[in-house]
Amino acid sequence: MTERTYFTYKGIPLPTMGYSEESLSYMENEFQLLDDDVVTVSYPKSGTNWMLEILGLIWHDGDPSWVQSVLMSDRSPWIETADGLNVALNYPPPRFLTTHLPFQLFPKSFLHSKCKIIYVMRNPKDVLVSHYHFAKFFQPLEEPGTMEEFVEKFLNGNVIYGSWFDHVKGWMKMNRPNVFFISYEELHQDLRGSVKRICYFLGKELDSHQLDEVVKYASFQIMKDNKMSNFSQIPEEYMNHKKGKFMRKGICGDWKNHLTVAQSEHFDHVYQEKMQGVGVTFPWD
Ligand code: PPS
Repeated sequence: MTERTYFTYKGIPLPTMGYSEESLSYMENEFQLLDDDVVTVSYPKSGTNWMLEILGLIWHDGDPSWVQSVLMSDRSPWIETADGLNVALNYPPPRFLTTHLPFQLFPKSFLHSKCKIIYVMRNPKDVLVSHYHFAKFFQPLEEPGTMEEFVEKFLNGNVIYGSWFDHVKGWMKMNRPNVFFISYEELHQDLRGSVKRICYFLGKELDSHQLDEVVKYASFQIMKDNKMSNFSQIPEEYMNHKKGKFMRKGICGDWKNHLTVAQSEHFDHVYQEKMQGVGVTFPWD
């Protein structure tokens, strides 16, 4: 298997390592979503794992035992990876599933399912910076090159899972009661309030103490020390642990420390062009 290269599946770049056309096609055309599935969907580096930790804690009434004893990839498999699909197929319901897929590649069974979807989004400049750092030590990803080069790749959608703009716009068209949208910035600004909204969407009631426990165990610091969630158990073949950490900074606005004024202005220009007519004000706008 060749490392650090991508292939395209229906026009979307994906890593050669861990993905196959065969399992993607199965997932898209045959995989059955069940009515009691909860699927976290996001563009990479948008706060996916944070949401997965929150969901695991909510499901267990704030008790951290499950999230601290079962690996994230077994709790909430990524259905588009060959291994994740296998875990999902053997997962007793109710299932927590995860994907970074754009809407057009999502399992077709969604159209007849009442499964719940939580779509997490984040300021794309912070997504870019998080991806740039992650790509330096996560072996399936292409080397990012310089920041100047990576900004261009990101804006042109020449990164895994394609264009951030297409991803967000595609999913935002899914205006259905079983699709819930939330941003990384909202989680940061008011985690307790966000957890309450997620509980309401899931139809799960937590008392005040249980809510406090979810907030406590989903904090950056506690998650950073949770071996089941901090990616420290990922084999060296996939991740060069000496070069960086998945739980990097966990803040909003880190892009200001990495993009030059010119890069940021260029980004804004493309952003305005691509997001024209979307008619939504995002927390980072
Ligand atoms: S991935 O690899 O695409 O699944 O990454 P993803 O989980 O979507 O996003 C990784 C970023 O989320 C940050 N993170 C958190 N921030 C705040 N609080 C908590 N608990 C938390 N958990 C993960 C993580 O640090 C990555 O952001 P950066 O900016 O790189 O720190």
